[in-house]
Amino acid sequence: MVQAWYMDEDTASDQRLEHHRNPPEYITVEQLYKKTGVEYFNINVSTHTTDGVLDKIKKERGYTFEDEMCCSKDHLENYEEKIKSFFTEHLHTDEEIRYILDGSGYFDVRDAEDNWIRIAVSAGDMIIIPAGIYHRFTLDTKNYIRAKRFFVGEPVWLPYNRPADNMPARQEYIDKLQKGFVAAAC
Ligand code: KMT
Ligand code: NI
Repeated sequence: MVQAWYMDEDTASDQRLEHHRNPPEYITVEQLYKKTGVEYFNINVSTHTTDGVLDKIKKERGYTFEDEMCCSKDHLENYEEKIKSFFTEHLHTDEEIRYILDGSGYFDVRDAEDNWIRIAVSAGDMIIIPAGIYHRFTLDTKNYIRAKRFFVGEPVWLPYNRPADNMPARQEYIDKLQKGFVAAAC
């Protein structure tokens, strides 16, 4: 089950640790949506190919592409390089959609005040990171995650490292943030 919290500012120690503030400040998935526009769905891993829940989301959101990726030393080509680039703060021109099948990791997203919110994901968690939000990803100390990736049309995985403030995707995201993410997330 997903958990989200505000991170401490300690970037010197291992990125794969939890980095809770002291005392910890957890936020709910509803608060996460209001603060950032990040959407969350919980989908049963053992029935996801037959129960129709994922299919409904795919259909509604127009996801036409999907593949599977495994992040571990043995499965990911150029492991060290990829892990480094995932954790370099960046944005995309499209949503980043991940459905976790196995393992675990952390997506970090910036709130409106530029604080990091850490989102701990594991099997059954589907996370949709909006276009234009600054974010990053890291494995946790278990060093393993397997996930499905989705995309509307031909996939574009390109990250634009911060600063990318003048990009239209960034401007559009800031507009949405200022107007407020108020519609029900699911
Ligand atoms: C990304 O783009 O950051 C990733 O695909 C990370 C692994 S997905 C769990
Ligand atoms: Ni990304």
